[in-house]
Amino acid sequence: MAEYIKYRVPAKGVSATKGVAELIEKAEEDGVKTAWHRLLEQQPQCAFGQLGLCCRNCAMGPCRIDPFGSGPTKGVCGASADTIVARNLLRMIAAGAAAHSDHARDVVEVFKGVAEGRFQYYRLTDVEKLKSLAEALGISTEDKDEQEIARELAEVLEWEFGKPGDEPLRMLALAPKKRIKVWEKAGLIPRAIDREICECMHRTHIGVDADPVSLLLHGIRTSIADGWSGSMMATYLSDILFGTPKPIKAEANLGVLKEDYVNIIVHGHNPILSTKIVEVAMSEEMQELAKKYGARGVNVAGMCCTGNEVLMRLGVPIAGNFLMQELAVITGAVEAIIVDYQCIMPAIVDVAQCYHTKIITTEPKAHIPGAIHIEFNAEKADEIAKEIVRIAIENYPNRPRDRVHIPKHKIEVIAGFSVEAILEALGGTLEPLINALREGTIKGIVGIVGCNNPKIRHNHSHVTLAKELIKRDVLVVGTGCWSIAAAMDGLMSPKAVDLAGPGLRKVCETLNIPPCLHMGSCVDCSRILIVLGALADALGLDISDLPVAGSAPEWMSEKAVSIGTYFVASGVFTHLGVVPPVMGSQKVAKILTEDVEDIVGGKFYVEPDPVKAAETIYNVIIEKRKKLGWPL
Ligand code: NFS
Repeated sequence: MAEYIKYRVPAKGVSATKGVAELIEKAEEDGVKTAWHRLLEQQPQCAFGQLGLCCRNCAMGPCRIDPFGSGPTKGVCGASADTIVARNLLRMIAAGAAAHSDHARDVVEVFKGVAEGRFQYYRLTDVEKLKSLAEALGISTEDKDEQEIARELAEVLEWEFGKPGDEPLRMLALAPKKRIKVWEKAGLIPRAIDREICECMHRTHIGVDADPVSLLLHGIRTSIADGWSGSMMATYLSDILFGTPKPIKAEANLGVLKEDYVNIIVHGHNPILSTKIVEVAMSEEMQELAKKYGARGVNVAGMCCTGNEVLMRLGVPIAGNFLMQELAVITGAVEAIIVDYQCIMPAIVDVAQCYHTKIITTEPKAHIPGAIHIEFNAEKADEIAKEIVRIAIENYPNRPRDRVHIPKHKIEVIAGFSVEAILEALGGTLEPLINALREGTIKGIVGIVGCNNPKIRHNHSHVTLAKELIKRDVLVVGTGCWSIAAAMDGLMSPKAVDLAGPGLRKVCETLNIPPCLHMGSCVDCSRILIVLGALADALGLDISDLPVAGSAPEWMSEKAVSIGTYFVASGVFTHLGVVPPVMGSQKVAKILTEDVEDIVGGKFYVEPDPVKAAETIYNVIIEKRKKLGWPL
C-alpha cells in the first residue's frame, strides 16, 4: 500500500551513516513513509509536552501550565509546574526501569528453568561467572555442582523483583562500598525492583507526592534498582547462559544483507530468542532448505540491542540501529524481521506491507497488529525457532526482485568488550589502565550510550562526540545504538587508532584494541558500572572522583532516562544531547543539572551540539584530574 507522501525528507542531510540517504529516497519513490516523514507530519509538536508541563494523571485534567505565567499556574488539583514536571519525569524513569528489569525477569526465568533441568535447549555456558556471581551474593559454592549453585542463585535473583521488607537489593553487593555509603546517607538504597517502580506510580497518582525533590530522589532510587540490579542481572545471566563476550570480528551497516541469500533480521532486546534464531538458521538443515527455495543459504543480521547481543557473542553482522529498522525493510531484501520487545516501531508492519517482508512477533507482551505472532517459549525453543526460520525461507521466492536495493556500505567491526575481555586485553589486571590514566597517557574514560532520535541528524552526534573525545586521548566505551553508530563509522575497527590522540593511540596499539570499545546492548551499561566500580575500588576512590563521564547524545526512550539517571546516581557527570522534557520547571532543571551533585556526586548536563559537549566533558575530566593531582 503506497502512501501519499506530503512532506519530503531532505534525505542527504538526515544521517551521518552511509546508505541511509539512498534508502530514504527509495522510500519516497516507493511511496513509503519513515519515522523522518512522520516526524514532519507531527510538526508543530506540543510545546507543553516538550516542556513537561502537561498532566494527564487524572480526569479533572488534562491540565497544562503556562510557562510564561500569563495563563494558569496550577492544575485543577493545585499541582504546580515543578510537581507536574517532576512527576512526569519520574514516570519516564519508572517505565525505563520496568522495561530493563522485566527483560531481566525473563532471563532469570530461563536461567531458573535451566538450573532445574527443565529447558533442554539452553545450558550454563560460563560456569566461572556463575560461581563468581553466586559468591558475590553470599552463596557458598563449595562442594556444590553447578546446577545446585544455579538453583540457589536463581532463587535469590527472583526475589530481587518483589521481596518484602526494607533490606537492600542483594545485587548491590556488586556496587563499590563508597557508593553504598553515599546512597545510604541520602536514603536512596533500593529495596526491591518492582516495589520501587510501583512506588513511582503511587507517588505520581493524583494527590500523593507533590514535592519535586522527594519525587526526583525516588527516581534516583528506582534507577539504581535498574542499573545495579535489573540490568546487571540481565547482563550477568545472559553471559552465564550464552557465554561472556570476547573480542570478535564482524561487519556493520545495511550492506551486510546479501542479495542471493534469505535475509533474516533479529530485532529487539532479549538474547533468549535471537541466539536461538541464529543457531537454527545457521544449521545445515536450514541452509539446505534455503537452497531448495532458490537461495544460496540463510543470512542472519542483527538490529538494535538484540543485534548487539548476538554480535558480541557470535559475531553476527549488525545491519543498523534504531532509525534503520524501517530502512532494512525498504531494501526489499529482507524475508523476515523477528522481534521480541522494545524499540520496535509498529511502523515496520506498515512498511512491510509495501514489500514482502514478514514481521514476526514472539512475545506475549509485545503484539503488533498486522504482524504474524508465533509465541516463543523456552521449553520448545528449537522447535519454535525452526518454525520461524522456515517461514522466512519460504518467503524468499516472494522477494520483489525489481524493487531490491541493498546499499553497498559495510565495514569491519571488532566487538565483544565485556569487562572480562577488557581485563584480558590488559593482561589480567586493571593496573595498566590505571597507570595510563594516572600518567595521563589516557586522560579519562567516557561511556556513550543510547538511542537515535529523528529530531537530530542520525548518528551524527554519536560519532562526532566519540571522535572529538578520542582525539583528546579519552578512551570511549559504550553500548546500544551508539555502539552500532560507531561501528558503522569505522570507529571500532583497528584502523580507527589513526583518529586517536597520541597517548590513546599508543595504548590501543599496545593492547591491540580500537579506541572505541563495544561493550554490548543497553542492559550492558551495567558492564560500564562494573568497570567504574572496579577502577574506583582499585584506586581507593569513589566513582565520582574518577576522570570519567557518560553521555546519551541521541537519546529518545524512557529506558535512556533511567540509564542516564543511574549514571548520575553512580556519581557520573552525564551529558544528554536531546533536551529532556523538564524545561517547564526551572527548579527541576536546576536540581538535575546542579543540586543533585551535592547528593550523589554526579549531575546532568544538556548540550545538543556534540563538539561543544565534547569540550565540556573534556574540561570536566581535566577538573577531576586536577583534584586528584594527576598530570593534565
Ligand atoms: Ni537503548 Fe534506545 Fe533501543 Fe537499544 Fe537503541 S533505542 S535506550 S540503544 S535499541 S534500547
